[in-house]
Amino acid sequence: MASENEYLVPNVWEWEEESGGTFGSINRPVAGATFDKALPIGEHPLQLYSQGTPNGVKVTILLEELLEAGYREAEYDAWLVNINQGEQFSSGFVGANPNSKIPALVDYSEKDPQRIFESGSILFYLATKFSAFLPSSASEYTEMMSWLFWQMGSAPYLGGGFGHFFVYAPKKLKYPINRYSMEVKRQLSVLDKRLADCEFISGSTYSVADMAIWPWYGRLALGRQYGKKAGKFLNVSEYIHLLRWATEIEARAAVKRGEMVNRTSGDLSGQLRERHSKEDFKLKTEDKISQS
Ligand SMILES: N[C@@H](CCC(=O)N[C@@H](CS)C(=O)NCC(=O)O)C(=O)O
Repeated sequence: MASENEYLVPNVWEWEEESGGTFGSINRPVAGATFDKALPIGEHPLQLYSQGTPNGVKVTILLEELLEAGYREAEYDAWLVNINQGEQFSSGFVGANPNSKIPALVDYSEKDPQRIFESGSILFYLATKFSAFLPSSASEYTEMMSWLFWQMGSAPYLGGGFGHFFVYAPKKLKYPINRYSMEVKRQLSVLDKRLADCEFISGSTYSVADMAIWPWYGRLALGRQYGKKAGKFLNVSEYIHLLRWATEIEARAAVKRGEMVNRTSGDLSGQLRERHSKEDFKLKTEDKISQS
């Protein structure tokens, strides 16, 4: 007989609508739209549909870095897709990303508008389109790709694993928290060792690999991902090289702006729910909107 907390595994799994904690409960085990609604389209060629989570922030950091570096064709409209309210299941969003996860980008500068989904793919698409934030040496370029793929493969252990069980799951369970803490600490150690030898992740060039890794692991090291409690629990202060890199990147103007876009939590002056021009950072943050 199974103990109170043990799962008696049935032969065939069945969906229990109320199970799964914060994010599990807005999902279903089938893909596709649940309601009809077109996506809005602004005036710029690049249309981003996202929310200010780590995967969303990767892309807004890159777009703001491109603009900061003078690539004016990188001007973009960023529309909020509120994933807590299930907006990722609209027919328009599913057309841009059949996987119903933010971020998704549509590039209208192409003859046939091009959709791009998966944050790593969006970073690579934009960096290649503008030939920017990619290392020029073949060896560093290859390192950059390895780390970009590393991030895409590793972050689900942090977000879907550690973060889910440490913060979002309805109960605190020792087994999954232990399992994912061990894996996340191993990943933090991988990054710390790499950054002991190199200024940036791919070597000497600030690249899209840094922009992919920082919103997850940089913010975790700084005690800003899953709160200070998670940083303490994982004893992030021991990763001194990772902290050096995380602090340097956090201070960049484009990173600060990228973190504000499509953000729905935290200080109101840091939330720019929709972004359509660079003036919006001064005029359209939530604190300004609530004053007017
Ligand atoms: N591998 C995807 C993951 C995207 C992802 O998981 N996005 C989350 C927010 S960080 C999401 O949209 N969650 C909504 C849901 O699970 O329904 C990427 O990197 O783009």
